[in-house]
Amino acid sequence: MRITRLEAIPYNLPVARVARFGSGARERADHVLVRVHTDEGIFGQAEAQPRPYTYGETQESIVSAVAGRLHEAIAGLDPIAHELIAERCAALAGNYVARGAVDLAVWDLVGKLLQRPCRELLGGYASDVAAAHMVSYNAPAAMAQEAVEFHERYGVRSFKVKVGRSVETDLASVTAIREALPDAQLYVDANRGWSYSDAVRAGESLIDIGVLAIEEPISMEDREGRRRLAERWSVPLVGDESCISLAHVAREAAGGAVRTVSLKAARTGFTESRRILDFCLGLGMPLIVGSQYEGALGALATAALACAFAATAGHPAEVMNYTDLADDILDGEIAVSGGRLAAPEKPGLGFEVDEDKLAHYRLDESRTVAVV
Ligand code: MUC
Ligand code: MG
Repeated sequence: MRITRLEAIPYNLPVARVARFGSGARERADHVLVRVHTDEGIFGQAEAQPRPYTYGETQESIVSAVAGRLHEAIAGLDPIAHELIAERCAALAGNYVARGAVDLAVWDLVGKLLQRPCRELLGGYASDVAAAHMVSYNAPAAMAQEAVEFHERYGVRSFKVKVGRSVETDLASVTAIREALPDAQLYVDANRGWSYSDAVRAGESLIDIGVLAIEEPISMEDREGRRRLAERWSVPLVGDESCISLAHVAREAAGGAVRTVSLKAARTGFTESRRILDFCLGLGMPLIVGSQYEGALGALATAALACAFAATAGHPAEVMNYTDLADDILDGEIAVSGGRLAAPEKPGLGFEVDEDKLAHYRLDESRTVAVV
């Protein structure tokens, strides 16, 4: 079997809840469906989500990278040859989300060939994982209300609260959630929004409220400031935007500020995520399986990654923000109950795309099919 073609289908989904955070906003869900076709008709697929404020990639750049350079890099290869495919794709610098989605689509394809779910192929440690929800900027009372709704409706007990506004607003937001859900696990993510002095002020108070970790507090360029914050805080500084590849993680670990790594299937696929995970295991450094406001397809890939490994399955994974979207192209529903999401048991990434919905939401062909 040979890979014949990489297809990149841009589509836009309706957004029910706009997500705002320290580095930007997810106002539109302008995703790309990546398909890896073969000469035997079978194909693998995965979702890419452009996050220009993190990687510089846009919907257009992802389509161009996948259908252009990445197609040229791996057309003709046997899909089972992960290492070769990864090496060829890595020849294209940057383009993390485009490369991550191609990697996931190849794994989906391999899973379909072997008739095993990716969760099993990667490690098969657990069948489900606790779900965390990211609560984005809003009035503090509304953020608390959102957390309560997720707790009552899905059983979610772990929340990543977006901070990085004024210290007062951040403290008010986290306090409101803490008071509404006294037993919830809370951690925060400033997406680099604080100044150093804001981070000092906010950090101490947030730790007093019981926050368990603080992600990307200040500019990544302020390496000395990050190191000083990490030394002063009794909870780990989590690297996210600073840890977007294995090489980044290695640099951050050596720098001494990052003490927990956010691992995202959406940018390092399964292949490089596994390398990052092994590197962190060697250092005794914990990981959190994060997300970048994925849709339903991305959330299921993230669940497969989180469930596969001992190092990730025991910690809540950020899989809930597919609920921010008013509709999706997943054929079926994601079921979270008791605060847990099971990784798909069907082969590969374990989902089917609703082709009518894809036809409706795709941007590269006329919208002819009505979706009710
Ligand atoms: C996160 O953890 O920061 C926001 C920007 C992005 O790339 O991912 C999200 C979530
Ligand atoms: Mg983050």
